[in-house]
Amino acid sequence: MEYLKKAQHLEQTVSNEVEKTVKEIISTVKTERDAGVKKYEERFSKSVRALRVSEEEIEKSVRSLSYDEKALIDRVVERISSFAKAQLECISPLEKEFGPGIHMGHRIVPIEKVGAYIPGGRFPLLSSGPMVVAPAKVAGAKEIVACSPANYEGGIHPAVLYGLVRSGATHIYAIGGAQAIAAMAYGTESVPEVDVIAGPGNRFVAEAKKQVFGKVGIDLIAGPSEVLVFTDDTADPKKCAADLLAQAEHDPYARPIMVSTSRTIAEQTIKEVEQFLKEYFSSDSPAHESWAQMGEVIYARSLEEGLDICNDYAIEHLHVHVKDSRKLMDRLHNYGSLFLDSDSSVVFSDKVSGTNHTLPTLKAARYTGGLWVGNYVKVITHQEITGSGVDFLATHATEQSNIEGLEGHRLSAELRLSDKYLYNI
Ligand code: HSO
Ligand code: ZN
Repeated sequence: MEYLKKAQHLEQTVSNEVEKTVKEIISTVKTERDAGVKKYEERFSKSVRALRVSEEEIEKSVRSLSYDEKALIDRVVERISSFAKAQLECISPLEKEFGPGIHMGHRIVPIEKVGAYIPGGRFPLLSSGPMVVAPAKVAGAKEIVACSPANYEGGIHPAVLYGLVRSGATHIYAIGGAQAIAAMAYGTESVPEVDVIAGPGNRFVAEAKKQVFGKVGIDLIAGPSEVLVFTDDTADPKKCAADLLAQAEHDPYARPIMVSTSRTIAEQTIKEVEQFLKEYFSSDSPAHESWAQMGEVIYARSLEEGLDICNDYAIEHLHVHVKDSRKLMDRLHNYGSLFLDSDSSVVFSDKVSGTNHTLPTLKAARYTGGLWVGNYVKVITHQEITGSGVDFLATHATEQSNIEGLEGHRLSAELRLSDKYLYNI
């Protein structure tokens, strides 16, 4: 491989400062509850509003949106929900006999109370609410508590609010940052305590999710956007360039990466990116810094080498602009979400196709996929032992307990043995 463009700056490490600040926020919210949340809202978001978003506010927001805006968001909710429903149908319950008289299985049970964090960010991402909330609703959550920063005219952007309501949020709060995560994890006078917290966020939110993990479940830690565009010589450099910039514009730390088996396509793409940046992006767009600092272009000497690089990067979005790309699917195993052929734009899934856009970054795709309906259910096991299954397992457990020296275990097992077996031991 050969770098045609190398990143200047690679990792955005969590400083001790962030860790310390978040620790303090969590402990204050734990003890001072609503008052603690309000203190940090005032300090970080300059917000002094009520924490809960009222029915009147919701109605006002809904009224402020046009018919077309609402229809767009309805479509987002509908498509994310139907993909989540189809995925849920693929998680099957289990009932099976494992030897005579040994019946075991598992059930798929929804997590009761879900906390959804929706970032405020530079741009109001209209699909983020439905991406986090709709799969929880599909899973069957009873309570869905949603928190989003009050960074739009003293509240939550009306389109974001509408998306949350349509997706099934039962409680909505204008709270952001680590204080939102702490409030949902520990509960306050007005924010109910939840069982699992999901959703993307900035460094403070990510760190807070790490710190409350254990008290509550979490989905994954999603950092700045990443895309790897993998091409052969059939790719269109303009489409490749646009795909790189679509993720670059999210954040100065976003990672736009290109890997190509064609030096010509790679070099043309670099030119197109530079041209697009001049032509379409305002000077304060994060796309400039992201491309300059984090952008990488790699020439791969063979398809095999290219595939290895893709797997090594374990990128959030992997877009394969290669002829007959579906044939390569089995050889790719580390990615948050995969986009086959040049017209399956990542942007479609960012917004509306239906797969989730909350995806693993910073190589977390080595061990997890993105947020999905499976994050909102638990797979819980059961067993029923009868007849000869009892004698078989009780004999085993008695003998094992003898070796382990565990009297209580031995007793509990032995009391189940039928006479015939008891005298054999
Ligand atoms: N590309 C982002 C998600 C998103 N983009 C939402 C636009 N809307 C996740 O990496
Ligand atoms: Zn995006």
